[in-house]
Amino acid sequence: MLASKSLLFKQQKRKRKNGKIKKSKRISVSAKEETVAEPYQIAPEEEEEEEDDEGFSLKSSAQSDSYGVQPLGNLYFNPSSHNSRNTGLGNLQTLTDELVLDILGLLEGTHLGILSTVSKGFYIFCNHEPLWRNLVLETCKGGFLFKGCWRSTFVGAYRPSFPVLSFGLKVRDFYSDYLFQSWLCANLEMKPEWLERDNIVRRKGISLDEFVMDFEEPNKPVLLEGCLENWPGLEKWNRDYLIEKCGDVKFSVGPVEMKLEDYFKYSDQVREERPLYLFDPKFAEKIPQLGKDYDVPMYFNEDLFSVLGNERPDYRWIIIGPAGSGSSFHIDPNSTSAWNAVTKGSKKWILFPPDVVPPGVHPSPDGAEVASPVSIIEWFMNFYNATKNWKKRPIECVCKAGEVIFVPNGWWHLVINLEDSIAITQNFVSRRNLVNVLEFLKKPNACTLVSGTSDRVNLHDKFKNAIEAHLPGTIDELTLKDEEKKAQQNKPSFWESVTDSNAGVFRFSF
Ligand SMILES: O=C(O)CCC(=O)C(=O)O
Repeated sequence: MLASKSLLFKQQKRKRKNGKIKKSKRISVSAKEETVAEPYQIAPEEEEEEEDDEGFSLKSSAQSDSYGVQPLGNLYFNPSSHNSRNTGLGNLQTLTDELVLDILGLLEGTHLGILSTVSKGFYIFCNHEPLWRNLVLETCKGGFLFKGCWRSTFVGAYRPSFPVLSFGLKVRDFYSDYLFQSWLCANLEMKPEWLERDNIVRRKGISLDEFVMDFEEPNKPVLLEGCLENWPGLEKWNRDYLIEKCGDVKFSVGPVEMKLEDYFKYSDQVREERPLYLFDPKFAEKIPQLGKDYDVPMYFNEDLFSVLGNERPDYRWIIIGPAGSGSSFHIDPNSTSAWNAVTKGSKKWILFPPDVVPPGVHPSPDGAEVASPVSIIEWFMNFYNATKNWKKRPIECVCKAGEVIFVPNGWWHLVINLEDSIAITQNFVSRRNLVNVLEFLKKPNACTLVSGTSDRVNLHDKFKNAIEAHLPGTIDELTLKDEEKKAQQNKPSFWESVTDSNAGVFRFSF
């Protein structure tokens, strides 16, 4: 959460910069809300001039349904110093915004709609889009037709005869950092300076040996160009083709399964802080043609989990999402490495090596859980700048259609789609990370750490036995090599051995 002061600052910038916010009037409210909304003061629509400055800018399609919510800092510049949040909530005003929303999250749609008619404060809280998103996903699962916003989607599904308003209501004097930031993050454009830094090593046409020696062995990321040239999917995978092949097929989208065609309809209209992301591990089983439309680049052909046959953990996904969707900071499952190939659109990547936890990210001591900002865009707003002065700066790039990024095991990474994007990713175990993966699967808390399989506890033994059977002696050989490598890394260099490395002076012995 931003401090009030900075939100005040940003609000001012936003106002100066974005006449756009007020020009867009797509909002739909049910008739019930319309009648009770009448006594509210509706702030006059002001035409504001666009100005170029260094502040945040909003998407050209930014929604007007912020309902007039302002950051808390603005309250202190209000001569009447009156916050209609508090008067509207009555005795509940002492609760934090998050808690009010948690409580409202327990209500069903009709009650939420009725409560929104009680006061200006409740009107705004009860129209908070994530509440309606949860209701839709809980009740319709993936079987909804998105209607521009989640509340209209819910109303469309359960009260289709309710008329809707075509303009937005604005409540005066409502101040809340939480709600303002939620709206801001849904409507913010990526700042150019967040995309500028591109410090990844790029390679085209390198040999497998070079890849292993320069990148896989030292566990370093690389962006590989020109290795998808014979992928049919690179040309073919556009919306029409995919809808023709599998428009009616259901894919995993966040917590639900959705028909691909419905997902595209959603992603065309969506403007939310964390758009639903299509991430399906069974796409090639569902539509074998999709599996035939791509080939694993030769650098990643070694795939030791394949010895487990049907019992292998999930390992390949098709990923589809609109601009703003993406993956917040995480380390890939089971200590595997990965490759991610973009066939359409582009993705901004930020990667930190295993020994650097990204700012704003708080893994639990056992590594089973990660606390991080609510959304990717919030991470950029609040933490990206912090990385500029870090000694160990992250690796960054924009990966475009036709390019593949190698994500070495243990690296933290965050990805945001800059436009409608389609990608394939695969996680893999090769000889370079086999020992690592086995160690990971053997951890005492494997039952909470291991993922992508129902049999988390036994995965280690099954995998080890299967490798022994298919590649006898390999584990011993690689373990020995790994120990030698570690010993080598710990061995002091000549200069370290003759100097006191802490004091930086020569050490003498007689
Ligand atoms: O959103 C993406 O494309 C990145 C996916 C990712 O980070 C992963 O599969 O681990």
